[in-house]
Amino acid sequence: MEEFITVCPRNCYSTCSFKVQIENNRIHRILPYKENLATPEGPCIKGLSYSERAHSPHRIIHPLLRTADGSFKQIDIDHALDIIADKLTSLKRTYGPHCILWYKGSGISGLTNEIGDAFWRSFGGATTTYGNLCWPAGLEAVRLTLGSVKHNAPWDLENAAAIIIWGKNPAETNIQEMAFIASAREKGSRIIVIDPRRTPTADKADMLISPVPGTDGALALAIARILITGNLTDKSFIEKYVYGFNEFSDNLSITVEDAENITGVPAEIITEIAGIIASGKPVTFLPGFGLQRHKNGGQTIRSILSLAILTGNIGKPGAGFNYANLQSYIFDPLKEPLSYYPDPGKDLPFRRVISMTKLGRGMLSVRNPELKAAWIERGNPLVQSPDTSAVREAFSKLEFKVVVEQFMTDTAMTADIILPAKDMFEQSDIVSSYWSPYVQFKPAVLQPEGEVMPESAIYYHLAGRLSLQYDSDQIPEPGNQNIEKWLERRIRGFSALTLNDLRNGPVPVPGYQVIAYGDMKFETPSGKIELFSASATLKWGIAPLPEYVPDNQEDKHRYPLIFITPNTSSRIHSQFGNLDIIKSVSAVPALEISPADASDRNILSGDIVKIFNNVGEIKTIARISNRVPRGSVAIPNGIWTNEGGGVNSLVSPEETDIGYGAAFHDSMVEVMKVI
Ligand SMILES: Nc1nc2c(c(=O)[nH]1)N[C@H]1C(S)=C(S)[C@@H](COP(=O)(O)OP(=O)(O)OC[C@H]3O[C@@H](n4cnc5c(=O)[nH]c(N)nc54)[C@H](O)[C@@H]3O)O[C@H]1N2
Ligand SMILES: Nc1nc2c(c(=O)[nH]1)N[C@H]1C(S)=C(S)[C@@H](COP(=O)(O)OP(=O)(O)OC[C@H]3O[C@@H](n4cnc5c(=O)[nH]c(N)nc54)[C@H](O)[C@@H]3O)O[C@H]1N2
Ligand SMILES: [Mo]
Repeated sequence: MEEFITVCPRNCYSTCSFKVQIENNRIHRILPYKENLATPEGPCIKGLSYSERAHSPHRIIHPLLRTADGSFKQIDIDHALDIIADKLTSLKRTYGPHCILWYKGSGISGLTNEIGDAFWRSFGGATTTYGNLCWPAGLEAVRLTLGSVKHNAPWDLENAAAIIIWGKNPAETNIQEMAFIASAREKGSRIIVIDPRRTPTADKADMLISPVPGTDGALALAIARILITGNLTDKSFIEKYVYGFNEFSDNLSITVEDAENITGVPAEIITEIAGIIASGKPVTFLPGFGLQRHKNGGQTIRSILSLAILTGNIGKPGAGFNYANLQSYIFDPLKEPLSYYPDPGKDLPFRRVISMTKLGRGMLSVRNPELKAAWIERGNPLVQSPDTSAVREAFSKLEFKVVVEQFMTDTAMTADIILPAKDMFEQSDIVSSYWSPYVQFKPAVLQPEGEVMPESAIYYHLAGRLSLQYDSDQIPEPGNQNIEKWLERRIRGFSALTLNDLRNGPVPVPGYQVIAYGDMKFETPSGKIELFSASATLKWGIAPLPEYVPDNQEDKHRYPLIFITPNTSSRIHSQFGNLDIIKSVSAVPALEISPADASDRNILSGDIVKIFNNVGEIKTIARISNRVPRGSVAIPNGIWTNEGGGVNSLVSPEETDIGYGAAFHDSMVEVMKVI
């Protein structure tokens, strides 16, 4: 039996290290790796389920070809690659390379994902997506204000006198953070959760405040006004480090009474939170990504961030605004947003882009050339993208779709050819984190199952068949040794990082600041923290100051319930729910509805209900619950259609105010018992 140190490559804050024991090409056990100071207790239930996932009988391990009668038949990998190469050649010849959509999701992280980009570049380009379904409004808000996106080391939370968890649910989405929150609480820290839902995180807090979804900006700006009018700010901090304080302060018009009306949070509670923020020094804010999935998401994050700034809670132990920590995200172009965002004229010449949020409508509307084919990798857009029926229609109009997948997802089911995707244990890679300091090596520890080929090998073989011109630095020869050499070359230049160091376990990124902005350097145009941001207006057309912009939720009358589609502990979006171990520990997916809203509609727990609006409808089971407030209903995203999920059938494709994110949580629905 052999034991390796490895890292979970899922799109998740924690990026846990763990040890994996392998015997006869099978996972024997998964154990914690304590030396990662952010995740010493090891992975969550999903990480532990990897032994089932890697060897699951439901895994796709051979290529599948759609036949004339619509079913799939197994073909061998050479045959599959021949068909794909022929089709790509003829499509490119007839319509040009942009008739192909190259769609990549967030299913696995790692440097080897770059090899796909290199392939499509040497192919002559493709249509790709811009923006991101996940977190960009908040990233951009923090970047505009602080110049970069980083925060203190996860364990520094223990030094906080108060922790304000604002629209984040770490008890499900970042459970390793809960250990630090718990020890802060033991040391006397006040834990406040601000979330419309009574989440499992709220169960561990001292106080839960539940604003109407989408109104947090008003709450924050009313608190800012209390801080300023009550003389509760850190004046010397503001003087030294803040740009635009006077404009900000002069512009604060939302009173505590206004905020009570808008948010539903009683005025005295709003005043109490202001007091805690002012006196609880140091205070750490933990704003989540769910919070910014609103049309006003960017301005909301700027408004909340102003509270940390006004009270001098930046650049100190126990303090900060922990949205995301891109310190170890050194390889990712997200650090350079322009490579993600469209910039007509300046955009990379090889690609044409459509909005990730508006995927379906974008695919249907592009011309010259129209889309004819799609290559889908690491994503499940038929479940995760807004406006499922538009996405489905756009997919159905294509003449050729390749989906590289591990399981028969809703998206895989639409494919003409499914190529079996690698499992995380079948290829070496390097993985960074958006929460902890570490860069980590993920070694190949299993031989691929069946005819599985990592994407890098798929691209290599296709590039050969298509006689593409490329550099071996970009598309390496297959074989894990070659991949490791490629990784070694790729990280050269980060002098303090070598593959050999990484092989011994997680390495904090060179130059890591345990206390982010401890040097008080801000890479903004003014060199200061920008409460007033001219760039915000120039780049995005929003007001230069944080402001509360109500969501214009049309037709509230017909569709009165706010539809929240959060993440859940036992899945990462649409992954893991198909595994037996996960099924055995998860409740049957159901729509949570408040007792009052249920009784208005004669709905009982266990009833089948129709959730509908002008975008679409789904049917599911109802569960009456005090965890959602009156006026909102909630069901996790990521549930496959065949399990009664498909929440994005109800989500209209609206972008956030900045960053080109998706405003998932602005959707309004009505719910009705199905008779
Ligand atoms: N187990 C698990 N962990 C995950 C993931 C997963 O799917 N499963 N996904 C990973 C990824 S990719 C992401 S993006 C992160 C997301 O991590 P989180 O942001 O923690 O998760 P979400 O469930 O998206 O949203 C958090 C909370 O925002 C609340 N919320 C929604 N709208 C509002 C609002 O207007 N105001 C306030 N105050 N709160 C609001 C929701 O009720 C929800 O409880 O988690 C990562 N970790
Ligand atoms: N309504 C609603 N919708 C949402 C959200 C929400 O809050 N509400 N959250 C959004 C957010 S934050 C995110 S990040 C997105 C996530 O949406 P996606 O990026 O689509 O991610 P997943 O659902 O995790 O699906 C990833 C797929 O990749 C596959 N996969 C895993 N490993 C590999 C591999 O090595 N190679 C290949 N080729 N495939 C692999 C998995 O089997 C899985 O089917 O969803 C978004 N959608
Ligand atoms: Mo995400």
